[in-house]
This record gives sequence, C-alpha cells and structure tokens, in this order.
Amino acid sequence: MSIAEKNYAIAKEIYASHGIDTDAAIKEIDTIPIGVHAWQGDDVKGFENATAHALTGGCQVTGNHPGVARSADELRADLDCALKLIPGTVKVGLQGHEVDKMLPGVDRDAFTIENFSSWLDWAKEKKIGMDLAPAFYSHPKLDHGLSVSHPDPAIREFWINHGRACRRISEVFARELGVVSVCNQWFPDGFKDAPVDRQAFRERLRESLDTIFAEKVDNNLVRDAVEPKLFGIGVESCTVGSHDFYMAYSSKNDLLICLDSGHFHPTEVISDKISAIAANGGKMLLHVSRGVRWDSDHIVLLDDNLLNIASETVLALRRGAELHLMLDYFDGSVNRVAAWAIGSRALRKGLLIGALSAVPAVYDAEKELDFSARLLRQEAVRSLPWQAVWNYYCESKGCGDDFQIEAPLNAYEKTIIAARG
Ligand code: RNT
Ligand code: ZN
Repeated sequence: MSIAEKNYAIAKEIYASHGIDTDAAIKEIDTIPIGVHAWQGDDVKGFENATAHALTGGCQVTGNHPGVARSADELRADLDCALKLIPGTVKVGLQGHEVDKMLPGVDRDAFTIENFSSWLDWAKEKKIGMDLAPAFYSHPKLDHGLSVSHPDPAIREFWINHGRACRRISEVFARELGVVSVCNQWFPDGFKDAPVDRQAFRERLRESLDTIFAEKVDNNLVRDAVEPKLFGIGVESCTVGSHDFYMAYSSKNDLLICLDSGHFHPTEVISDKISAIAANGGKMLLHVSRGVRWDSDHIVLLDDNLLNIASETVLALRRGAELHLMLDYFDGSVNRVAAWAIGSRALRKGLLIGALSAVPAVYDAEKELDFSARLLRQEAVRSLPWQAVWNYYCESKGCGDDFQIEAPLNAYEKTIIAARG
C-alpha cells in the first residue's frame, strides 16, 4: 500500500462518518470537463504571422518568461506536457487566431477547419474535445477599439464573418470529436471616455450578434456563449457588451452566458451568480480566472473565490444545470506549462473539495434554520482531510501530487523550452 492509499483509507472513513462517500465524490468530479485554455501558452498572440505576432489591441498579457510557443506545433507540445499532469476529463479551448496554418488570401473572416486541421488530428489522437472562441482583437480591422459595434458596416461584416466562421469550425470539431464544442463570443468594444450615444453602439452589437447567430449550426454540437465584461484597460468608461446587455441577450436568445470571474467589480463574485441563473433555467460557461485588483487574469489558485465557484458548480451540475468550465488566465511571467498545470489542478481540486463538502449535517442545520449550527458545521467541514483524497486521486490517475509535478515541469523547461532561446 502506498502512503497515498493508506491516508486515503483513513480519510474515507472520516468522510463516511459524516455521510460522504469519497469514492463517489472522486467519480463525480473526474468526469466534469475542464477546458484548458490554449492561449496561456502563446500569450494570446495566435499564429497568423510567424514573424511578427503581436498583441495590437483588445487583449493584454504581461511578462516575458522565455519559451512562449511560436507555432501551433510548439503549443501542442507544451499542452502535451501539461495535460499529463492534469487529472480528469479535459478539453482544450482555442482562440480564433491560434490557427495551425494560414492559407493564401484567407483572413479571419474566412477561416475554415482547414486552418485548424492539425488541431483536429491532435485532438482525435488524444480523444479530447475542442472549444473555439473567435478572436476579435489584435487585428488591423479592430478600429478605434471597435469590432461588431463599429459604425462602418464593412468593419462589422468582417468581424461578423469571423464569428460565423468560428461557429462552423466549432461544429466540425464537435462532429469529428464526438464532444460538444463551446463557441464563445467576446468583443473588446468599448470606450476610455464616456460616449454620448451608448445605445447606438449597443444596438449595432445586438444586430451583429443576431446576424452571427442567424446562421444555423447544430446546437446539439455547438453551444453558443456570449461573454460580458465590466471594463478593460483603455475601455474604462463603457464596455458595449456589458453584463446587463448579455443577461438580456442570452436569455432572450437561449444562449449560454459566459461568466468570467475577472469581469466584475472587484468584490462582485460569479459564484453567487451560478444559482441565480440556474434557478431561471439559464445555461452557463464559466471563465475561471483570478483577478488581482482588476481583471488581471492571474493563474487560478485554490482561494476562497475558486472554492466557492467550484462548489457552486458541483451543486448546479447535480441539479442538472448546463454549465461548462473553461480556464481563462494568461501569465507570461512564469513557466507557462506550469501555469496550466497549477491552475487546472486547482480547479479540479476545488471541484473535489466541493463534492466532499456537501455534508448532510450542514444541510440539516439549514433546513432547521439553525444558522449557528450551520456556521459551526461549515467551518468544521473546511478542515476535513480532503488532501488525502486529492493525493490518492492524483496517484490513481498517474499525475503526481502537488509537489511531484515540479520535476517533470522543470525537466521540460530545461530541455524543450530552453532550446527555444
Ligand atoms: C477578455 C475575455 C476573453 C479573453 C479571451 C482570450 O477579457 O476574458 O475571454 O480572455 O478571449
Ligand atoms: Zn474570459
């Protein structure tokens, strides 16, 4: 018996005494798909232009740790390393400019699966699903920070076609891989200073979205999402696609709303929004991130915010809600492969803790409206031995515990990443 197995046996007994079946909890959280965001590996730059790929507006990354992936091949190699260290079911999420090849004369508005075919082959081989989000940034057609809300119909058309193109590619991913593909639309459109006619921009956004979604794709394969945001750097005074805009738009059009944990006021949390939306039959995509002071997209860690998001996710899924998880952070200041491993594992760990923490005695106290007992029991549940369950789970998946992942990450950095110069 390994140490992890021994500790697990004890933890299992302790949890059982509180009415929690640890084997069932492991089984439950192991199959919740976590979307691993490819864009952590290339600093959201994409691969349209091998020589001059750059962030030119709409999206920002900080840090210059060596080894950023410069091609889809390098990005996949990095993902291969990270995925070995992440237990449980995963998908990979791409941005619409993370193409594996460019074709002569074909820009984002006309991308097809041809531009992503080696991603498809790779995902088939790994038996994982792929999500795709159009990239409405870092492109000359983003004019004055505006895409689909731009007054010029030609600019809007270009971006509308990119949104449509990505939905079609998503459909191919889903059909070929046999896994639902989430296609999330986020537009950076907004203003540093207050516009005089906000509604004009919002009406154009609404019309553009209507046009994007007017083209039918199979919604059993593609799950369409829209992502609101409070503000971004340079668009502090007005974001066209705000939360209110998309709450109304998604519910009217039966779309998923994407809740990004960095997209609200600093003390406003998405964990509380999950049940509010689910209670109304709403469907969600969560962009799990960690904002520090602002929408800084720090690597996700096991903090209170993540624990709350994860436990609400487990409960919502138990109740049958449609909810998809995608990580969304980008840190260029540290080993990017480690960034994936740390954040993805933190989310999986949070889900496990969430499943293990649904202790019947806490629910009993709430049913009896005994809030003292509820508080006492909630606090007691926090220190139940979930770590022993987590380590056992990681070992059973061949992923290593939280300390053991360091050696393979270092080895990869010293050989493959260092060689990139
Ligand atoms: C930006 C949104 C969006 C992006 C990705 C890279 O604030 O969160 O989801 O992070 O498109
Ligand atoms: Zn996001």
